[in-house]
Amino acid sequence: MTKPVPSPNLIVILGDQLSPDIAALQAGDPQQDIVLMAEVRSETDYVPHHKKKIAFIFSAMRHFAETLRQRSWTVDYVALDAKSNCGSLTSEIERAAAEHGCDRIYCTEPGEWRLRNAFEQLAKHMTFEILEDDRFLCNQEDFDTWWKGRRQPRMEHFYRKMRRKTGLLMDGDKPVGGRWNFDSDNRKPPKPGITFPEPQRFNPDTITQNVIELVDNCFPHNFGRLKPFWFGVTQQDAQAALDHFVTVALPDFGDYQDAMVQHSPFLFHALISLYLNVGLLDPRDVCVRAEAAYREGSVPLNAAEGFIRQIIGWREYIRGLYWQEMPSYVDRNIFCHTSPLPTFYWTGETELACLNICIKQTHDEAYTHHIQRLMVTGNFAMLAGIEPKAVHKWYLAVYADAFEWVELPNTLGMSQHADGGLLGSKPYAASGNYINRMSDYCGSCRYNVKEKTGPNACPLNYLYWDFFDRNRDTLGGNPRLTQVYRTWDRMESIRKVTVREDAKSFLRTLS
Ligand code: FAD
Ligand code: DLZ
Repeated sequence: MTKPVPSPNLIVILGDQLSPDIAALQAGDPQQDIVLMAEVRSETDYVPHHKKKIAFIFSAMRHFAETLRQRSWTVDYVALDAKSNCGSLTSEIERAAAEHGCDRIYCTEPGEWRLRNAFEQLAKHMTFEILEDDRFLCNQEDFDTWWKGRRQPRMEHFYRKMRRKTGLLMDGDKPVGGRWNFDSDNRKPPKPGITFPEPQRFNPDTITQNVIELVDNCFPHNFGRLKPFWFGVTQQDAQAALDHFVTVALPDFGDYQDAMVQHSPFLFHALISLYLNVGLLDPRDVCVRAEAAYREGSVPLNAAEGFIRQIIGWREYIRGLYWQEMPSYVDRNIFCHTSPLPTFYWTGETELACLNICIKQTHDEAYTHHIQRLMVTGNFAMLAGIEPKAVHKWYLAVYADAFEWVELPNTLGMSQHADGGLLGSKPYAASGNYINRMSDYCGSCRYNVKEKTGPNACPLNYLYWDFFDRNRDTLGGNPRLTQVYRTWDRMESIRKVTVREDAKSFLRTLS
């Protein structure tokens, strides 16, 4: 008697799950199972993604499918322009399961609540196993226990726990160098004449060129410049980008982390978030590499520590918070901000040089660094009273590294303070003075950063005070803002009136 052939399993791999050791692949058998990867309109269109982001994800997906085939997997790869494309991941899963006769489906948990929920609905009528995503250093259970055990769960405490857990930059149970955090040695303004290394750029191969053509044809009206396209799209590329960063930029990473320089979009930043977030780099490997550079003496401690903190601290903390607080988190709006996102977030057409420069850079590169996101586009949106959900959708669309688990808490929590202080103890609000100190933007602005009110004053100057004034009920009791309110209270009444009037008339121009 011949043994019955077991039906194959269907292994679903999403566009941000391009890791050869990911849980769903571990659960399968390359000799027998089918991998499903699909380019679908439901994912490209739920926010209008930047052209470069779509090209990056599609090209990386196509390269990953090739890697899997070389490792003996059978891949059912559905291109966006395939006639039979069903248009959504759930319908592709149903189609592929029926077509290949798969009784059981495996997927690694998606990085967005929206999709996880859709898969959980599917699991009600199919045998669908959603496996934990173990590409993070802190699993959700561990995070939830830590979170619930604290009155004020702050990143700095979580980070120390992660240093102990991973052993990174530790001497026994003590932090290397005797301190956990070297931030006070970081964050210098840009020195005049300072030069920055170029990032590692990659030439598009045939697969990428085909994707670029596809994106050009299928997404002609999406935001963003598609060419030149120079992102890496394979694990090897991502590794080369990391090596390049560690060699040429990491030594100065900490010092100029917060600086902003016109015509130098990347400074000493790593440009690896897009690779980490789709799985082409592993966060632990990245940190081990940075620590090794420190121990070899090629990178100072403040740089290595600052960099590792971003990854095992911020990145993991942000993810834990997302899953802890979703699905209601996306609706938080403590200041009841309701204004629509100004059109210039899509066109860059504004006279504020800082916004113009950062939005143009976003358009061209699908990248701005942290401080540009936080203190320029984010700060302005908060001071101007833009609806946090509209701000969130913009960030999710325009950056190549944006996936909701990491983008949403950064935008809604860190940059808009819309969660009322869950993520940060006070709003990251800044007047023009901060931008002027940390950048060379103000020199080319039509507004005068030194003027506080009036037609030529930098709008951030009066918007800053207007924001604190109109949100006094919410923020007035925050001990970290005592000095801010003391300064406001000492201001002459006539000046306060002018601040309010200038803010009102400026905000009217936005609509
Ligand atoms: P570097 O500055 O060189 O830092 C190294 C790495 O640390 C990054 O690659 C990233 O993996 C990690 N990291 C640093 N800061 C954070 C942070 N706050 N949260 C999570 N990881 C961090 N990051 C994303 O990956 N995706 C997003 O969609 C995203 N949206 C953001 C939106 C706003 C409003 C703000 C203020 C920040 C956002 N960030 C986001 C965090 C941060 O700005 C980016 O991770 C960083 O700019 C990526 O560039 P880089 O690789 O050159 O990072
Ligand atoms: C962001 C994105 C885009 C633009 N396109 C696809 C796609 O066509 N197919 C796919 O599997 N994934 C895509 N992604 C990534 C998903 O949106 C991402 O996996 C979920 O948002 C969960 O993080």
